[in-house]
Amino acid sequence: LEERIRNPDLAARVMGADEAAARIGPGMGVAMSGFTGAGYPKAVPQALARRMAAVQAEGGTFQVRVMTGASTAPELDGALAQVKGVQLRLPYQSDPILRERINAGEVDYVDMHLSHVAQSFTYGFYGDIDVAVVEVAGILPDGRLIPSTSIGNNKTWLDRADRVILEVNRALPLELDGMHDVYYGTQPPPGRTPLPLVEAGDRIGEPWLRCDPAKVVAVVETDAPDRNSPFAPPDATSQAIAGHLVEFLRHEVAKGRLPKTLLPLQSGVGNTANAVMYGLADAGFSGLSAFTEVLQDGMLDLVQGGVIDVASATALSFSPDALARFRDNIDFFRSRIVLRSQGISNHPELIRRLGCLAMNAMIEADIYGNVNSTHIMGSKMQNGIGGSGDFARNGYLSFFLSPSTAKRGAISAIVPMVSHVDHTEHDVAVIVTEQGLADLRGLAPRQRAKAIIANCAHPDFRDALTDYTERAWRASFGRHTPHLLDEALSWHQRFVETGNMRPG
Ligand code: 0RQ
Repeated sequence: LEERIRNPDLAARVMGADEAAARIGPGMGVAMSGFTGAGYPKAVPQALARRMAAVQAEGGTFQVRVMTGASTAPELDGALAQVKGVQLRLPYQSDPILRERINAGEVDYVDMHLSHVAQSFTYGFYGDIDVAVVEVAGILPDGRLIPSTSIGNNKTWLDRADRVILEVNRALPLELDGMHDVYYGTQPPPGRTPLPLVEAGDRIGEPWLRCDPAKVVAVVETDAPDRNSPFAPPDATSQAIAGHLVEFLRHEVAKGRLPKTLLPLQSGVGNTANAVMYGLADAGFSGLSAFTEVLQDGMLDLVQGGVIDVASATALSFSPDALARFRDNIDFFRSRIVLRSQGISNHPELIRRLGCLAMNAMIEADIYGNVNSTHIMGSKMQNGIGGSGDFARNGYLSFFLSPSTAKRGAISAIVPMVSHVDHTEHDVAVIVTEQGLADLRGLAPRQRAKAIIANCAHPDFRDALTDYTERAWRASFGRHTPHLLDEALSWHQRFVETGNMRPG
């Protein structure tokens, strides 16, 4: 215990999770640590859920507003959603129970760019934060905090919350100390100055989080690992996507539009994005860097294999196997991985300056290259936009990846018109499916449609898409981006009615 909590005043505030959770009341704004299953509080949210259930059993209501870095895990989002304790949630989630509540209309979910969250609270756009619940690896003698496997929005939560509850997790390796870089130079405008970061691995801040000890109302000890699900092993589809992408990158190097060491990689969440990293491992590249928000297993392999020299992120989102590998080689990784606040890892200024190669998965794209990353059939929230918009708009090149079909071929990922727009055609340079790659740079809308249908659509849907574009060309109100407005979303409607996008 002594080696984890080195500040005597804070050591005196150690208590059980139930006692700590009693500091949180109905209607409060509760800001929690956690980013993609990494660094979320393990005990207090579950204790809070128990209290909520008890209040509700007596006929009362007990809900809070929950803010985090990104998605968390069953012990946080799942537990609170299970007892209907979440009134509002932001900014990104992927828990099945919470998703169900959001899509039942029971939770107000605010989906926002991850780089916007901290500054929106600093600007005062989203009200007060009553309590911050933040997981840390340890507490220094002066009260500063050794961050965990993610930083996310913790700097802002600790700065702005009225009260702070700390969870000190003994399961986190203390060797994490020194891996983080927390920047305290950001000011709100006017008078905001440039961020002094010019290379992906630059350190511009300090390794610890500052925290006013007077605000700390409870310290809770835990000993539980992060809970990240294992990734699906790369299959033929994701390997084909990776193959097209690698071929394109080689082509861009040959043309002199990318250096041999490429430009800092950003890789999104999910199985497809993870599989693409495995594809890069065998592509013969070296001396690469990553400036991204999440390090998943595939990226860890690239660092360990010497393909990537340095990787910057805000969270370590590893499967249990990869986490064990990370722990076993932590000294090697400490000099090659930098963890930052998500307001910095996803900062548009830095993404533009470094020229990131943004590679994100999508739900669907339309024939003109607009991309939907979030909504199934235009209305059902999957996870959220996450950081994909931060990187897609500001990167050097923006790739969107997906299998060409979903739900065993019943759904085409290439549709006449997307049922929800997260990334407009202006933010999408390249679309990749297992069928091929469409390079949309410099193409006008009708040329984009030809390229996307020919290269990316599944053969089962290609004729129907071509038929749509040809009829739209003849009958559209305008001919710049031809559409048949009464038919553009009919594929989705057909799926809703019949479980299949195919006609007949
Ligand atoms: O649903 O699990 O019910 O079968 O969507 O799809 O194919 O497993 O793909 O894991 O790569 O996730 C866009 C969701 C892709 C993710 C998305 C269904 C499919 C399945 C998942 P089931 P896969 P992936 C920075 C980047 C937004 C945030 C982001 C994501 C489920 O990548 O959340 O990019 N991205 N952040 O069946 C209906 C379609 C579908 C479809 C897929 N066209 N229609 N359902 N699915 N395509 C990181 C962060 O921000 C933290």
